[in-house]
Amino acid sequence: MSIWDPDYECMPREEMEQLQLERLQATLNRVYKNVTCYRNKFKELGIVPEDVTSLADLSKLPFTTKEDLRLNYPYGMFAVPLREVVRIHSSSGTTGKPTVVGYTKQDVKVWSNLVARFMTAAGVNHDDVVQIAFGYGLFTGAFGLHYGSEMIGASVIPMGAGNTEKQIMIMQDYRTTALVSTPSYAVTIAERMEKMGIDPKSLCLKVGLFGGEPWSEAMRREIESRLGISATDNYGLSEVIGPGVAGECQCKCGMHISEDAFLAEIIDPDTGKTLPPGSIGELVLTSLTKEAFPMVRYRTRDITSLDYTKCDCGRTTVRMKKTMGRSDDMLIIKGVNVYPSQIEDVLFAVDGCQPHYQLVVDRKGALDTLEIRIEVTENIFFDEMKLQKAFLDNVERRIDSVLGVGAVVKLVEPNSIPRAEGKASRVIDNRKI
Ligand code: DLL
Repeated sequence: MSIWDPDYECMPREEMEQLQLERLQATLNRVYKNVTCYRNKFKELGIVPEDVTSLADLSKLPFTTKEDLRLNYPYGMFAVPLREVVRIHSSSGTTGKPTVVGYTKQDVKVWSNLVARFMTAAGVNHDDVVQIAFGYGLFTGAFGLHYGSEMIGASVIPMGAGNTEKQIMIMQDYRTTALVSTPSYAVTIAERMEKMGIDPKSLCLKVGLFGGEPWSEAMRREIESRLGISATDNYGLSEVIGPGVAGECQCKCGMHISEDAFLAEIIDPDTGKTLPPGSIGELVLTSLTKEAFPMVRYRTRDITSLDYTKCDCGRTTVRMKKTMGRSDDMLIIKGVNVYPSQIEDVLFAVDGCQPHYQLVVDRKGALDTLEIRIEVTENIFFDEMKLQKAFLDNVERRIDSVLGVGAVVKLVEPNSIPRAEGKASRVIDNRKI
């Protein structure tokens, strides 16, 4: 069986908007009645759910932020009593209290279906053997993809993250065809395979479903050539459901958002104003079907744009572009806004760069400094000084011309940058210490 909802995924725009409006109204009624935080926010603005009579009215509604979730920790944002909640997850935030999210039985069913949908779009079917290399636990990644795979009828190997050599052994022995992980862990796996002398072509692997962190097109090419697979991107966040918000089809030209379940807007992160279609800005999501933990205009902080043009696959749902990163990960260096993913794109374009790098931002007096530490292939590392210098000059020049900010590039020894098993951490900002 493959999960493919042509009724929803190929719906004409007008019908989709009608469906979204009906589901939005139901959601607003539910949160107004059951969640104090929303009722108070609506009252402050002098609005009631009945005021929303078209999708254009969405912009009248208040935003929800991570701060709201923190203030209502742990269960204050739940719209159903705890006895109806069958699953609890948490966001991956590293500072302060995590945010807690809940699912009813019906929410878990819808979630599994949404994940099955994007996995199907990426090319997974019931014949596949899916190896889940996300950490099982409070993180939504593993359970989301696990339930989605089962819904498709694929055979799931619940490996969890880490233990890379065992991952590879299982991949060989159990004839894994689909790998689920963060893109940076996929690189770690590829690298280890090379060290172990295993030719990826000798495996049955054909597709990768990667998400949980930003990654560039250059990184995709790297993974595809090293693992010999088709690498697809999928996006989600725990506050809104987890994985299952959006995913790429085999055309790989943006991630189809499941619009029957989520309403997407792009806003200017500074002013909060809704931006016209095609603009780059912050993605704001409203859930349309969730029972336990509905979200109204949740500010994701992720910077992207929406593409409403027709996709060759036939799906009519809007596609979100690969994210540039989170607005809170944006580095302001000497007044210039820089996303780590832009630096990644430049690095990948230079021969000899490995996909392992770290950005160290500091302040000397009043001046910001950016140091880019990159691992290079062994032959460049051991090559003569003159060649190394030419390599460094080349990278520095490119960074300056593409990003408009000067950086000092340093070569570090092969294997000295810690390898990711989950989400990679690439920035050390000493200005924040
Ligand atoms: O990372 C959910 C997820 C798991 C999505 C597995 C896809 C696959 P959180 O831990 O709450 O949830 O982190 C959400 O991760 O706001 C983005 O900043 C980032 N993120 C997730 N997927 C992508 C992606 C999960 N494909 C935060 N591209 C989000 C870029 C992503 N960033």
